[in-house]
Amino acid sequence: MARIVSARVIVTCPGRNFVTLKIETSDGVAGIGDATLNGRELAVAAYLREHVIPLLIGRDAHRIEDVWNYLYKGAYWRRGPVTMSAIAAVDMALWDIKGKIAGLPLYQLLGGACREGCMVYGHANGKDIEETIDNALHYQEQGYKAIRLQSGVPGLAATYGVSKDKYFYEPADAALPTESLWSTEKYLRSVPPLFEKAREALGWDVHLLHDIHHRCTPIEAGRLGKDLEQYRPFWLEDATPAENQSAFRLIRQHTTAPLAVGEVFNTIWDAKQLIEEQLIDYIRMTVVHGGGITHLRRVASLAEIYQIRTGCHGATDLSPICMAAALHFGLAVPNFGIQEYMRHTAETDAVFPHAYSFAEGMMHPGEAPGLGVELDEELAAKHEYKPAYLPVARLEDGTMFSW
Ligand code: GCO
Ligand code: MG
Repeated sequence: MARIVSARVIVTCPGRNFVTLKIETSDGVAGIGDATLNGRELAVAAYLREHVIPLLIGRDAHRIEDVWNYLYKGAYWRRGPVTMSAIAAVDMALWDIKGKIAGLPLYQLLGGACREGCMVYGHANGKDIEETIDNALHYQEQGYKAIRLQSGVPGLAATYGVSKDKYFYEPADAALPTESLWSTEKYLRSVPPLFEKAREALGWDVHLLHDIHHRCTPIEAGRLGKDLEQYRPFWLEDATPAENQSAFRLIRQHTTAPLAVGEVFNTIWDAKQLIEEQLIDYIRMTVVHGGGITHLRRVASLAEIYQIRTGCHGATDLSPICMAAALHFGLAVPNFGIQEYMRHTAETDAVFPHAYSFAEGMMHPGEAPGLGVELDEELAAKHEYKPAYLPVARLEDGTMFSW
């Protein structure tokens, strides 16, 4: 038995906020898990500190499935991003410990590699089409096989997915939410020319992706899908808010553009109908917000029988610990599709030294036992938590809208 003797929450801000859970066993083995929920970090930290850690002490670290069910069913109150991110952090840390005790990288415990590496997509963006395509060419030169295109919208001052920095994208950038104005009409006019120009400049051998970020109604998304089909997008992401899963039926009636959904989902129940009715092609849930490796495996297994593939969320607000977990998972899961990869800053990477690597458009989790990521606690302590919110969006007449 590897008894859990301590568990601690570490909050650090090497450029942006991250919450980490560190669990230690009686044999001196330590495992770490990501618990970061962008803009709501301290809610998860408190949930862990006040309500989860006291339940962990004395438990057998090897009983991952039992601990997962204890925390999920035992709370009585089920689901939700705060709860599920906390459970995910415990789950990741326990898989890390199991791997370290076994002396094996996590992907080996999950059944071994199903492929040589995980294809990733990078984020090309810019204030206008020209700048976005320049940026995309840069990704192509670096060997990326898949590139996400987001461009500023003429007539709108700011939009999601377009970075202030040339290389790093971080939307949660203010102590209180910044507000931006949105017009779906302007947006819908701007995307087809972006794809047209991108195919001219980048050719057809590269996968092109686009994130709609919950901004369209189903019928608007259907029209955008139709307009973009000729450019063969790899996927259109978050076409419409997905609380109402039936909404995707309408989009499907109008377009064959592949659809990806789920970065804000936290359990299998959020995606059950979307998967069973084959209303999507890629499921975006990732390890930290999707209840950990234990729960994400169930989601992927359900998706597999409906020919839906994984396309895990991988923005920079997921820490390198989650990135590593996603890569182990992606290497071993039969129905892997693609992995999002937004580079962390050097400051973040220094706090989380890791074994995963990028080469020729693919990533590999490395061969270190467990997750293959460490947390430099001394360095972490030097970066104090800094409140940061995601922006909010309003329509041009002032109506609150989805960001
Ligand atoms: C993506 C996402 C992100 C989110 C961010 C919110 O596809 O990468 O939409 O950029 O906006 O993760 O915290
Ligand atoms: Mg997205």
